[in-house]
Amino acid sequence: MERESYLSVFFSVFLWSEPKGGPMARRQWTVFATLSAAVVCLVAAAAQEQGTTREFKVVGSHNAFQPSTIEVHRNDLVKINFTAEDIAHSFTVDGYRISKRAGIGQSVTFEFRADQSGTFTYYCNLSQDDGCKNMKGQLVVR
Ligand SMILES: [Cu+2]
Repeated sequence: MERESYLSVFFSVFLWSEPKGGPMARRQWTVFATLSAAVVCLVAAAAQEQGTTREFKVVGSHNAFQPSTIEVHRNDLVKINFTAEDIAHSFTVDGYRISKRAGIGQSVTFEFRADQSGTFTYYCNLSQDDGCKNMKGQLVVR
């Protein structure tokens, strides 16, 4: 659920529980509203912790990655569709123990949870080809 959904649920409860009666009812209503707000905040925080799904198309061609920078938030689920256009290339990130190879004109799709923050280099490890040695990009996890 989106943040807006949580808010609308919260305000529905808020309006529905409009106090009627004496000070005791008002007090109970205040406690109820406060607890509701706390639950909404906890659920929203849990959703935030899970992260969102981020999809990227990455192309390896002429000894370069396009794009050469990928930025995500910590705990996002990162889906990458990697295509090698001119010759076979790989998308390798040592810090995440990832290495995916795509043949000429082929694509490979994979996903991982960005559970470590920092800046990680992605590169092509098919270094038999000189140009591949210079293929580098940056995965930034904030
Ligand atoms: Cu390569």
